[in-house]
Amino acid sequence: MTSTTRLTVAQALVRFLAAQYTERDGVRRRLIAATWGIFGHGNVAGLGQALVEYGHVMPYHQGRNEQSMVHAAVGYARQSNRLSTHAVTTSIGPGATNLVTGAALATVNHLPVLLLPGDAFATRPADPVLQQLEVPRAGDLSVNDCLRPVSAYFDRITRPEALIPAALQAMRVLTDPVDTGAVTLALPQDVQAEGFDWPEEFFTERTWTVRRPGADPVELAAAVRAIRAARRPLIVAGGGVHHSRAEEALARFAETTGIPVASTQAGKGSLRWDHPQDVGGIGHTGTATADELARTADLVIGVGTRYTDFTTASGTLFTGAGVRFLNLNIASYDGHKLSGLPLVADARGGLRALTEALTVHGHRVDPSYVTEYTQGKERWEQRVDACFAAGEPAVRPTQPQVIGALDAVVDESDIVVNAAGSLPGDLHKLWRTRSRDQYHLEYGYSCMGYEIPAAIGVKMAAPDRPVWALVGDGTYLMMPTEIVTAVQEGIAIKILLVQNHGYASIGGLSESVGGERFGTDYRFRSADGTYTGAPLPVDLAANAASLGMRVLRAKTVRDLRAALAEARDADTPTCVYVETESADTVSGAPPAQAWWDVPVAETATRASAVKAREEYDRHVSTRRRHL
Ligand SMILES: Cc1ncc(C[n+]2csc(CCOP(=O)(O)OP(=O)(O)O)c2C)c(N)n1
Ligand SMILES: [Mg+2]
Repeated sequence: MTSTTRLTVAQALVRFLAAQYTERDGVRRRLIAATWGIFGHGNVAGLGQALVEYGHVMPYHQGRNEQSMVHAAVGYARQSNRLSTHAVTTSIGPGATNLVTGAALATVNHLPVLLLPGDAFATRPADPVLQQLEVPRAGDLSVNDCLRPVSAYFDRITRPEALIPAALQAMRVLTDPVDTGAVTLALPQDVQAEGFDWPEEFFTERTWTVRRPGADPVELAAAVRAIRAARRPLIVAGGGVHHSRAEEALARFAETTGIPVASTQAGKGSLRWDHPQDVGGIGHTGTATADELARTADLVIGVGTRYTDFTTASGTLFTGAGVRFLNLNIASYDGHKLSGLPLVADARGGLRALTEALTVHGHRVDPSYVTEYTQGKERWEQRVDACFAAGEPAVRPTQPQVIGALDAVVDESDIVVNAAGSLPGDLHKLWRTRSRDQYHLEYGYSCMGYEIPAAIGVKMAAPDRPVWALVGDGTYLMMPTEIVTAVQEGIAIKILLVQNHGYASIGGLSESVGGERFGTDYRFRSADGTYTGAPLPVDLAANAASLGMRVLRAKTVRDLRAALAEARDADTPTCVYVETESADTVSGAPPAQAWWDVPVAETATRASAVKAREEYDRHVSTRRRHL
């Protein structure tokens, strides 16, 4: 007879989670390293009690907002190469639905995170309980059903024994390099507290291998033929290069063949910025060099990329007459994009196989092509130097000068975390990435408010490294509250807070699409009813200080350099606050080198929109469908 242990569902789940491990390349790690939680009646007596009972095997962290707890877990997971993550427990109702944005962010970016929202009673003794959704048309709906479309896996545990298959499936998905994302186990509050006789085997240690599938020989042979036939090949390195830890393999492949490497937001840092074949970011926020190579490429070799609209300039970037795509991707879905030749495999293994096959043929691109991109890279680096140049040290800096000041104080150990606003574009064009994981941009969901909690998660995964959350004022106002958590836990993140009184990014976009910056500046209402009055007198530096951070205010480029150096050395959470040029002046960064499709009003009376539409139609006419 199998021996059993009587535990509640919540206790069993916590014990089970504490015994799960991942393994890749001979390294074994805890899969669920800790659990974040905010308690309410939907989880306090279930998971809350279980986390006290099993606190010795499952560390707990207190958060301030359910969404931001997911951001912290995602930051931790990405910094852990998806081999380790956190769980997040919430109450029912608003606590649970606050997870939706975080869940979408995790799933879009293929980053694992385990969500454990409480749910209404399975036994329905007294419907509706506090915060329960009631819909007359369906008795089995709960607000947690909102999490289904944004979860890579979803289950609701309405019977204790159902936890066994559900928990095993949840671990399978979390550790699957293709399917991973937010995994949700909704836990009715009565079921969480219910006792059950669990087979002991449920709690024995289990190791989940994070697989590295190899290339199919037929696909590999076709890929080699395509590369050998290409005269102007270009590699597009995506986030999959990092997830697979394929940076070295990519460098070998590039060096063997002479092919230049452009990168997406998720793939930046695949090569160090000063590697002679790194031509920088590609697409709407790309460098002139990479985008020019993209326009004239005859073979685009995507490695671990989803080809988002930013990368393809909404289908207008790859204009070479006979351009073809070769897509090395672990997901067949992405491998087949743009009618490309699929090479469905782990990025590292796939790149090694390609390098080996091409070495046999002694294949290299023409030296004139190498000269062309080398010169292009030099020209772009001069533009970056010019943007970073401090100019007059006593005046308020431009945003590129802020980035330049940070560039001047960091080394390869620093990590910069960012997600939304005008910083992602400027960073993609300008940042000089010094190590494989220095550039942590969440640009799959580009979620304002990711930065501060994610930096906490990153710092938990890399405690000895300086971790910088780069935030605009809009982003700061969206989600500053986890500063309290950083202070409470003594997690010495650094925040670089850029004040420009509103949404510089969307303001600029609005102007270019005939929207006249409507609703994008933070200003008082004027007599005419519009927000065109004086800037708002908010003091975000004082706000950060009130939450417990040390704050250094910088007015000029000279101050900023000193403040950043001081913050870098700090061993408590520290914020550097700087005001840049106001939102309605240009950032000083190089303009977009490629288009991005944001549809413009087809009919309008205002001249700005009519003109913008003419421009829009011109761009749309250049769109290419790759068939
Ligand atoms: C949660 C969320 N809401 C809305 C947006 C759309 N959006 C993108 S950038 C931005 C403004 C960001 O403002 P700020 O952080 O001040 O950066 P700035 O544009 O001034 O550089 C908005 C509203 C978003 N990305 N995320
Ligand atoms: Mg702003």
